[in-house]
Amino acid sequence: MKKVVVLLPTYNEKNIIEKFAKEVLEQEKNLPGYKIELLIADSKSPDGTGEIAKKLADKNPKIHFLSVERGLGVAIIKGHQYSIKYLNPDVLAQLDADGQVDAVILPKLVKGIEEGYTLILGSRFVKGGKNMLSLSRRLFSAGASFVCRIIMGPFNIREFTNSARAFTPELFKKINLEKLPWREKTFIIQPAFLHEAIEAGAKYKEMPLIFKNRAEGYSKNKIVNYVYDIFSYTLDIRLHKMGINIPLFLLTRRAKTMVKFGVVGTIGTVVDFFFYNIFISKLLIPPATAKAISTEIAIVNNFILNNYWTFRHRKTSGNIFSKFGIFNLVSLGGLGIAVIIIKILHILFGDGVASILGLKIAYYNIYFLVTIPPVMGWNFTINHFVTFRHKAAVEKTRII
Ligand SMILES: Nc1nc2c(ncn2[C@@H]2O[C@H](COP(=O)(O)OP(=O)(O)OP(=O)(O)O)[C@@H](O)[C@H]2O)c(=O)[nH]1
Ligand SMILES: [Mg+2]
Repeated sequence: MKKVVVLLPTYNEKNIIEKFAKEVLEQEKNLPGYKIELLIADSKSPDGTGEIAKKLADKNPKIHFLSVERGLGVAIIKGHQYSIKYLNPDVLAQLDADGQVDAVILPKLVKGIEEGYTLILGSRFVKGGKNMLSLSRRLFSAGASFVCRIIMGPFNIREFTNSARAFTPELFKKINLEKLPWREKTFIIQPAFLHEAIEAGAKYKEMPLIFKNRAEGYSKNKIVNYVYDIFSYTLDIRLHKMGINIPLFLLTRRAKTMVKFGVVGTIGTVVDFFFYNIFISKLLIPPATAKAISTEIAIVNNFILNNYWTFRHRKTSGNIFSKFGIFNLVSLGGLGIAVIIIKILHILFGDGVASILGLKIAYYNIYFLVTIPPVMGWNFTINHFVTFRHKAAVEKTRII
């Protein structure tokens, strides 16, 4: 009799875990020649999922329990390592614990391994598969997998983000865990694990699955962060394959606030540039004055984006109006720098059109470009230390 150990990572799944564990174990009847055992890897769920899982494990010798730190990657890697070390599996499998993928997938995954594959992937995007989530989530899943296919590869895989998988312990042991960002608190572990398994020589196949909406609990998937991680991770892998060895994924995660701030700055610059050009070319306003007005428009734009996105999680003091007041005030510093630079350049060089690499560029647009680096530097420094400063830091300063 062979044994498949199914890993169920859990975080706040108290309403479903018992029911789903039972459903998975019941699949034994559809899997002749196999025993099914479960390993629930819980990240100290505050809702008490761990306690429920522990009780299940005490009652039923086929259920095992492992307490891990927070993070899906930690649960997945430590979970499989635990199975290999203590549970003697012939096949390792993993499923989300929330029942979005029906337990009937398990026998199909394991049968794929019996056919001689070393990695079977549940997939919504192969014939017979189905994604029943909301439109926005469907777009995300399709987009995420598409980006993984195109940038990271391999291209012949259609679904990279689903958890439902089965593989051999031998394959797992060959995976270079050093290269996997499994301690990072992000769902990137799913595509990353798949990529490393293939690097380790997996013989793989996709298996259609149906993914339903959640019936219980709530999603722990932070979609915007996941999109960000997918882009930087896949690009990181691509660059490494091209011999460019920069830890882009980790760097961008560490520098996330700065990257977001840069994105906002870029959008703001486009807004600024757009109005600046309209004011000069259509309304015939002189460059320095045009810059003052267009920058003020960009300041409002940037404040909204920074407040609701870049620094959203910061616990800052003061209400939105006072924050906007401060933001505007400090940005006026940047505005002043830009206006002065443009004024000086305009006095020195006047109006004209330069021809750069065959491109005709108005002088006033070159003046605009010159202002970008000093203004960005000013804005980040001042907003980081003043406008969106952590409340704790503000209080500490007060006490001192
Ligand atoms: N141990 C552990 N499990 C986690 C953690 N985060 C998520 N999980 C589990 O990973 C599985 C997938 O998480 P979900 O929140 O269902 O993510 P999703 O399926 O992409 O999102 P929904 O479709 O909204 O459910 C679930 O079984 C979660 O309980 C974590 O930090 N630790
Ligand atoms: Mg889910």
